[in-house]
Amino acid sequence: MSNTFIEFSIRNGVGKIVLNRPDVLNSFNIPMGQEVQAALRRCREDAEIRAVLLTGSGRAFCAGQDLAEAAPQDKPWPPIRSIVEATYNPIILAIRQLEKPVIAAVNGVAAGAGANLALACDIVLASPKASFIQAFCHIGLIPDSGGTFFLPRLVGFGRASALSLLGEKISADEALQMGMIYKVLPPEELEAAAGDMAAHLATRPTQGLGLIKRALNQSLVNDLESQLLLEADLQASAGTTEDYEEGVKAFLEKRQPQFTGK
Ligand code: T3D
Repeated sequence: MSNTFIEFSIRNGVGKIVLNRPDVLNSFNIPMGQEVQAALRRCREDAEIRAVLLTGSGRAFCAGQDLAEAAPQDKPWPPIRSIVEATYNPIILAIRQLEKPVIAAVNGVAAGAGANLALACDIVLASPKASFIQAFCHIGLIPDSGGTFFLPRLVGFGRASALSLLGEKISADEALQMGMIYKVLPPEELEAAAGDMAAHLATRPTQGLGLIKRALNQSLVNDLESQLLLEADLQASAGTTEDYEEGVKAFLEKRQPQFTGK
C-alpha cells in the first residue's frame, strides 16, 4: 500500500497509522482521508493485525479539515456535506466498527475533526503538549466526526455544551480531569508507551476484545434489558473462542496464556 499523506506500518501485530502532513498540522485533505480509510480497511481484513495505533507526525495530532481545501480561492467551495460524508463519517464508523482495539496517541494539538477523531478511538493517550479544541464554532460550523455523540457521553452534557459553544483550548490535563481521555504521559514516553500498549493488546484475546467493543458501542443506545440480552449473546460467542479455552486452562495450570486471537 503506497501512501502520500499518511505512514502505515504493521509490526508486532499492530497497524500503525501516522497522519503525515506536518506543515498543515496533519489537517485532512480528501486523499489523506482516503488513505486513512484504506489503512483501516486493511486493519479490519488482515488477521495479523490485532490492534491499531493512530498518531500524528510533527508537533500536531490533527487540525481537522484542511481549510484551504474546503475554501479554495480560485474555484467554488465544495459542498461541506460531501466532505463530511466522504472523509470523516466513514473513518469514525470504521474505527467504532473495527472489532480490534484502537489507541490514539495524541502528540500535539487536536482541533475540529482532529479532536473528535481522537475521541472516537477506544483508548486515548496524550502528551502534555497535546490540546483539544472543538474549533468548529470559530468558523460557524458544528462539531462533526461524532463530536456531538461522543463528547456529551464522555464529559457530560454541560461540559460538552461549553466546549462546543466556546471552542476553548483544553489542555491534556484538563481533558484527563474531565474524563475525555485515559492517560497523560511525558512527551518523550508517549510514542513508546502507546506502541507498547498496542503491542500488548495485540497479544490479548482479540475476538473477546472485539466483542467488548461491540457491547460498549451498543450500550450507548440500548436500555438495560436489551443490553443484558446482548451481553448474554456476546458472552456465549466469546465462550466458543479458542482464546477463552486457553485463558481458563492457563489460569488453572498457573501459567501465562498464549492467545492467538482465534
Ligand atoms: O468542509 C468542511 O470544513 C467540513 C469539515 C469540517 C471538519 C473540521 O475539522 S472543521 C475545523 C477545521 N479546523 C480548524 O478550524 C482548526 C484551524 N487551526 C487552528 O485553529 C490552529 O492552527 C491550531 C489551534 C490548530 C494551532 O494553532 P498554532 O498557532 O499552533 O498553529 P498555526 O500557526 O495556526 O498553524 C500552523 C500552520 O498550519 C499554518 O500554516 P503556515 O502559516 O505555517 O503556512 C496554518 O495555516 C496551518 N493550519 C493549521 N490548521 C489548518 C492549517 N491549514 C489548513 N487547514 C487547517 N485546519
